[in-house]
Amino acid sequence: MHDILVEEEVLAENERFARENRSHFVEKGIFVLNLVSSPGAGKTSLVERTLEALRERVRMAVIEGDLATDNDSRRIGRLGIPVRQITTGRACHLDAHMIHHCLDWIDEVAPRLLIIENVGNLVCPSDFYLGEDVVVTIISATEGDDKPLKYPFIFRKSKALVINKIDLLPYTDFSVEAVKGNALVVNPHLTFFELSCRTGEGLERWIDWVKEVAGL
Ligand SMILES: Nc1nc2c(ncn2[C@@H]2O[C@H](COP(=O)(O)OP(=O)(O)OP(=O)(O)O)[C@@H](O)[C@H]2O)c(=O)[nH]1
Ligand SMILES: [Mg+2]
Repeated sequence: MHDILVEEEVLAENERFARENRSHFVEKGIFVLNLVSSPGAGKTSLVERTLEALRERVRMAVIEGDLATDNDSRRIGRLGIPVRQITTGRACHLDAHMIHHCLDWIDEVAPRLLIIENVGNLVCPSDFYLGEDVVVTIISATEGDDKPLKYPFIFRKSKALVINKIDLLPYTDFSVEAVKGNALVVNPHLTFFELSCRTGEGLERWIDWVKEVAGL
């Protein structure tokens, strides 16, 4: 009983900060994309490809969440895009308070599009609204096509599902049709993208969609 109350308080506190973040983003005209996946599905790779495609068109910034290391923010920094690393220690997700701490920095760099790469995890991020416009989940061709059924909550919160590493499909038993069918069981409104951050196949449709939803 005590545990449940503490959890409710944590989530209520998160919701309060998320609402403040949301108002801030709306006021400043910033579109915010919260990118979620299991470890290694290709979040940073997709961020890199997205930045490369849109950097001439729009000001962007990135927040990187990881338990440890600044590896990902160094990858983004190499592209010359403003980036902030949040190192969470033992926390398996970003929360709205952490993003709230970045608001002054976000104002300084004044992006039109802010991409938040969440900590690699399909479970915990689903409970923590950050004030974003959209959640996008990535699943890669090596993870098994049953994952939307086993980890339904994040798929339910997502506007789009990116199926990455399609260059590896010939070497796996992953079925794109099966993963789409399973994902639609938990969220019939999902938009799908099949792509490879390695070969670039399918990236154009993804970039067009980002431009469309973000009004860029
Ligand atoms: N073959 C193939 N490999 C890919 C593709 N996209 C990413 N990778 C590789 O997958 C590995 C993990 O990619 P990342 O982009 O670091 O994945 P991530 O989701 O950001 O990882 P974490 O932040 O640690 O959770 C790297 O070795 C990438 O080069 C792809 O489309 N095809
Ligand atoms: Mg990463």
